[in-house]
Amino acid sequence: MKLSTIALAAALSVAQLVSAGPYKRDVEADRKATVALFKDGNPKSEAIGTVTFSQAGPNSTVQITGTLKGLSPNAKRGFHIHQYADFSKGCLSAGGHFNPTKKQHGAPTDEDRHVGDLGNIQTDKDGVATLDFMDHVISLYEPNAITTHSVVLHYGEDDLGKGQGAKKADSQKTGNAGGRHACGPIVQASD
Ligand SMILES: [Cu+2]
Ligand SMILES: [Zn+2]
Repeated sequence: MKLSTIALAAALSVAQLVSAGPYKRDVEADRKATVALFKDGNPKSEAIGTVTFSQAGPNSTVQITGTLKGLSPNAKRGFHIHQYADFSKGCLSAGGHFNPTKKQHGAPTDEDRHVGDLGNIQTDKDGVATLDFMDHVISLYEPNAITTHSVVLHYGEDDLGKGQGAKKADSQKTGNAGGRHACGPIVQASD
């Protein structure tokens, strides 16, 4: 038998692998979105900084980059996608965390998290936060597209859903991240 059959099968599967070729990045699907953050959501003030979201395609991880200034030194500050790009009553009208999957608040690495839960950003001694991290849940493509929603930066640290005792209930909704320092609308920059 059959060695020839096996050899043929092996040759065919190699041919299939070769014809599939190397992984090609889908440049056509490359999307970016940006958000300028304003204190209290006031677009007439000077932005505290801009954040960019970049994604190579619907199944790719999103890269978050940017610089935010004028923050407390050496601090962690809650940083989330919120539901509404509405700042008519300041950052409060941005509503709650973007949560299309109806989960509890958590850390970015948790299975049980809001889509909008990006955790904390870290400031340096000058009160500057330099962002460069990845997130695998937010997307610039439906169904979890963050475009047309908003970013809110808080005055406090997000406890990532781990709060206990009297803090537990809010921990699972907001992370007890405190007041809303700055916010802005997420706008798609390219497709
Ligand atoms: Cu928030
Ligand atoms: Zn949340």
